[in-house]
Amino acid sequence: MTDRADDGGRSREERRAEAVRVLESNRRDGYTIPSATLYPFQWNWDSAFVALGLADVDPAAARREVETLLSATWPNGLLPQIVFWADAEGYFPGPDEWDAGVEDIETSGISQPPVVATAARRVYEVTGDDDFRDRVVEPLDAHLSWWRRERSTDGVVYTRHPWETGMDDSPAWRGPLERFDPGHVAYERADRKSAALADQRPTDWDYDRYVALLQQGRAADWDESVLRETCPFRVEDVLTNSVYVRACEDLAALYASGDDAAAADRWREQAAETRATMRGRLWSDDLGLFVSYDRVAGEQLLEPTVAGLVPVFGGVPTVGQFERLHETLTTDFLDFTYAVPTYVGEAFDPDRYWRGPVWMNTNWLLERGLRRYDATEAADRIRADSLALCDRGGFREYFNPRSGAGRGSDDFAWSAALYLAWTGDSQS
Ligand code: 9WN
Repeated sequence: MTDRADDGGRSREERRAEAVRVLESNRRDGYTIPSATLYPFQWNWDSAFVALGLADVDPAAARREVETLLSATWPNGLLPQIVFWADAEGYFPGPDEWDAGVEDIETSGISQPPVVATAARRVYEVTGDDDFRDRVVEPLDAHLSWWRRERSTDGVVYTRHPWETGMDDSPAWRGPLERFDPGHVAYERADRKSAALADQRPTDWDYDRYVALLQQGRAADWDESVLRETCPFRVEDVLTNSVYVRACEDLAALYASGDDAAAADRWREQAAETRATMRGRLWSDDLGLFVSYDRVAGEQLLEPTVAGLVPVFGGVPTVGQFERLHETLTTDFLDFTYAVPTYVGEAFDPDRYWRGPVWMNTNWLLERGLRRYDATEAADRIRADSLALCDRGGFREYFNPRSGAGRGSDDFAWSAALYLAWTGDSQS
């Protein structure tokens, strides 16, 4: 790795110091907001990425990040996508629209990919703090059990809102969203803060459906047993399942380090079950990568998104599947100035949210997974491109894969955090 960044001579150390400053300025009381302009609350998988980046740099803050998030776990085990710890202006939908939470903690009524287990394991391995481990295994167990119990019949879990997948605006959700009529929904968006953002964010067509799904969930009092039958969007998202498999492995490792062999075995078996089902139902031989599955229509969502490569993070692909996936990665996803675009199909748009731009978190999940399969060249390329994008454009929310131009919010927490994770001493 060269020590000089490519942005007019700023060194890697200076860039790292800037990343720490971004995280400090986004930090609130025990948690980090993703962005002061766009997302002024605690978000679930954002906090997990922040903790992964802070583990080496500021382990106390990393520990708190994880524990603050886990303290919002619902009694049934749902870990919310958003926790509204403090009032803030400028985000829709806020706590009143969701009308959800636990005791006096206001939250949204959906979850997000459980990267938190991977973050907790990393924080534990860096700190060796057994008390931390003993405090987090219980809520982690409750949360991963919730996915299995409430959202799955055979080990593959489903999501019931595009926001729950984290890749909200993925073109893969077009089909499922088209299949239901949101009716007339009245609301006011708060996310189009500039003309540029208005062109990058999801369209009103998408938002009508996001809001309608929220209203249906609220009307059902967020009762999973009702929504399991009635929610019109039920999708086995391939990224969420990949992260889930990895989360089960990471929880198993935490149990094993605490000498609870029985619990460790149970979670390893859960990872194996989910992996096996994914290899069948979520694999597309035609596309040469994994895809999501629409439970309502009973069909695969055949779109080439980066999510379909992320199963490497959970060790999901068989040897044969990995060979095909690697070929698809190389020919279709790496053939850009900056890897990896989030989507390469017909609706590709290099500037619109999850429909083409490069995001640091999907790059990180993929890069880590590729190392599992010893695909060093591709992993190195992804890491180098990710660092170059931040070196040139700052810690933006997403980037155009052709020009490298930064898009979305600036001072975006997980871009800064993953820059730290990628350039720390303990990760090559
Ligand atoms: C809805 C916070 C979140 C991320 C998501 C990203 C975006 C929110 C929004 O911002 O979604 O959750 O309002 O657009 O898509 O992955 O967690 O950074």
